[in-house]
Amino acid sequence: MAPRREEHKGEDGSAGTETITREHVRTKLPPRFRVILLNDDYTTMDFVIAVLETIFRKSPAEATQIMIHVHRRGQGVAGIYGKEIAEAKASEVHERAKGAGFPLRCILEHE
Ligand code: TYC
Repeated sequence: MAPRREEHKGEDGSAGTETITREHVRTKLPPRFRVILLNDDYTTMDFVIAVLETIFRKSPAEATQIMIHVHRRGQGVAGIYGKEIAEAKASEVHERAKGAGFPLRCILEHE
């Protein structure tokens, strides 16, 4: 909607300030990021399922479906979060994979 303009003169009639009021304030939501799990030939299926259950809080059935999707198609969405949480989840995946000796990787995609 069209901005409204109000002029506030200074007490002595000088220029003073101007207030611009917007009818439609803001509808922008904070940016969201997809955490995309990538396939590889070495990480075990059980490890990927465990990652999806524990880090991404998926049910055993959902975790299995996502893992199979990534295994067949090359990549898949593990979850969608705000920037900081998405980055923390990706770091957790990489730390946990490194600790277990697997090359499992994930990337973030801006929605
Ligand atoms: N391709 C792996 C295997 O055959 C399984 C796997 C699935 C690895 C998903 C990574 O993100 C992944 N053991």
